[in-house]
Amino acid sequence: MTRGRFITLEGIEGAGKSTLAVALGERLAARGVVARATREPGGTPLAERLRELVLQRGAERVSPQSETLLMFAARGIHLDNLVRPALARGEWVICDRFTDATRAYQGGGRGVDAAWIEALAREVHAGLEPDLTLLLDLPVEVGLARARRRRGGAGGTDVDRFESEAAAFFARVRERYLDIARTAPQRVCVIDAAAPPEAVRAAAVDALERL
Ligand code: Z5A
Repeated sequence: MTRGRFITLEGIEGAGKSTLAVALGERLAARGVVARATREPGGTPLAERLRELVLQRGAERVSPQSETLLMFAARGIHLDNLVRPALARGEWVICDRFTDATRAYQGGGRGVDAAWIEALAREVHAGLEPDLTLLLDLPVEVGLARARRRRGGAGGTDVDRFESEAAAFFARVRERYLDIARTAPQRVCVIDAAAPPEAVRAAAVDALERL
């Protein structure tokens, strides 16, 4: 059986990944392709519990290194129990965030050593890289404004550990994402996510057709 395709969606907060995941799922279904939509951190019951732990703002400090390890722990569980079995069955997997998010958020945003992140990536998913990564790129202020609107306000106590970060943090994350795209142009397709949803969808479908 032919292995399914592994597609990842990346971008800063409010880039439109969830919106696009739904549209791509519908598009693939129309072509008769079985596609599983999933997300990181999370995607399986146990990995979703780790997601809660790592996103919640609590009283205890979580160092950037511990945050990185939690991301990879959730990733290992997700890969073993959902992603690899689905790909082996010939299904396509559309994953909202993957290791590029660790490179961008923990590496670019928090300053975690890039070589250490690559070593963990090799341990956790040697031999498995996305076939295509759609990087939804947009100015930080546009992404944050969208996310604020979606939450229905300017912030508050219900924002998670990432949503509470300042614009400078997301600027570093965005820059690292663009660096990744420059070094892996054959895998990463950069899409202008400030464009209207229909244009974003069209660009993504275009990239998908090339698979
Ligand atoms: N994280 C990490 O640090 N390290 C890792 O290794 C991993 C993750 C895997 C949770 O991710 C956090 O985990 C994330 C990084 C960290 N934190 N941050 N930031 P998440 O993906 O679950 O959370 P998110 O990035 O905050 O997702 P989001 O805010 O839901 O963004 P989105 O999915 O990209 O956007 P959306 O929900 O599709 O759209 C947002 C709003 O904009 C919504 O109202 C839409 O209707 C609207 N929208 C969407 N597209 C458009 C266009 N084209 N025009 C106008 N409006 C639009």
